[in-house]
Amino acid sequence: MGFELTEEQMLIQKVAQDFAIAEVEPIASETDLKGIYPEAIVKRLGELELMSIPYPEEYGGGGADYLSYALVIEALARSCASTAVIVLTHHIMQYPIVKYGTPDQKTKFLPRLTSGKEMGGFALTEPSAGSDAGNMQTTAVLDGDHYVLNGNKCFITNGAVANLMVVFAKTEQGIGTKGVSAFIVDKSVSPWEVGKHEDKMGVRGSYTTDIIFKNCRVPKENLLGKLGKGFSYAMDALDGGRIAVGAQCVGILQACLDESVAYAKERKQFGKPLAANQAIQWMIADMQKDVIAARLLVLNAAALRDAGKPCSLEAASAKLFASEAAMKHSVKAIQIHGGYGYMRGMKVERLMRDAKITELYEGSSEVQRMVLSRLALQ
Ligand code: COS
Repeated sequence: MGFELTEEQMLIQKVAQDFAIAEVEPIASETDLKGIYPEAIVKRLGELELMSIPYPEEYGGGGADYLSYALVIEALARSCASTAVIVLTHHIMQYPIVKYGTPDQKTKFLPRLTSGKEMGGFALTEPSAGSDAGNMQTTAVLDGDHYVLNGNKCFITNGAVANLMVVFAKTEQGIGTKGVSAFIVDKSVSPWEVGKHEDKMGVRGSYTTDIIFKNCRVPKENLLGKLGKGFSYAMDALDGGRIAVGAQCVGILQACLDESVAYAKERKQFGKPLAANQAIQWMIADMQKDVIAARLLVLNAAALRDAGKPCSLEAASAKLFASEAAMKHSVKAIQIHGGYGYMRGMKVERLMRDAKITELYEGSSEVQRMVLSRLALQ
């Protein structure tokens, strides 16, 4: 399957690429080294209408497609994987509201998110419910006109900056994933506590925190979709999230290739550029092949999503392949840079640390293999 981009897709891609080169790249190293959330960049992304790319224009969204969204995430991640994960988390969080929300919920919450003026988070993971997401302990109990939420979520991207959160909690015990429901929680009405701030190996510009709900009273009209369908909504959202993380990996892979090619041409040893050595040429050849393969897998999954077709298999394939390729080739990119590549502040060193998380979040490589093998064997 080939991908001939439409004029609109090329235009959106160019806006993102130009912005990434001009404004994201110059501060990406400092964002990582100091672990600073790139607030000004996020604000600019809102102004450029890149904080809600595939969602309806009537609620302030970009009205574009998933494929354009994947191209934007790739462009951002090529410069800064932290910025990419901040943006993609904001998108995953909006998805269940767009798909399962009532008209009132959409009108009330989406414009706040689509403008990028307020940030969103997706609260699924808990200390004892990571890969086994259905084992969550957070509860939501109906009390009059409110659900009362109690529990701890962990590893929540945007946790320290989000005002709106889609939260998954058990509304009925003893029936497994069928007892999970989803809620839109507005911090200004139903405050939560921000707990431990993680000091991470990579994607250090995105803030990752615990989120604690202590008798958090959420108006019952903020129940998202049907009672007991929350787990299914989370899985549906994660299919899209896996495409976006795959796109983030393509950006990391492309950056590994960019850095490796530039350095191999410039650096001379034994009287000739590194690029004149077949050992280096083959590493670059393998990188180039996997950039193309990963990008096609991501765009294929995105195109299926746009066509409204099931894409769990393709999303898991794209995420699994792209994340493992990003990890493998970021190590090779350091190898090409020799000792210099190992030094703090070098882009390839950051790319390796950023690549590692892509094999873990949005479902680890093992979870992707569970999804793929279950679908293949059913
Ligand atoms: N879309 C919609 N619904 C889905 C779905 C999808 N892609 N995948 C599963 N479901 C539904 C199933 O149909 C089932 O619904 P019913 O009970 O109505 O039949 C329900 O979800 C439970 O599915 P399943 O039995 O497969 O759930 P498991 O507990 O076995 O979990 C895995 C499956 C491991 C794949 C899931 O827990 C998972 O993805 N874990 C990783 C979580 C993750 O990625 N976390 C990242 C952090 S959040 S940013």
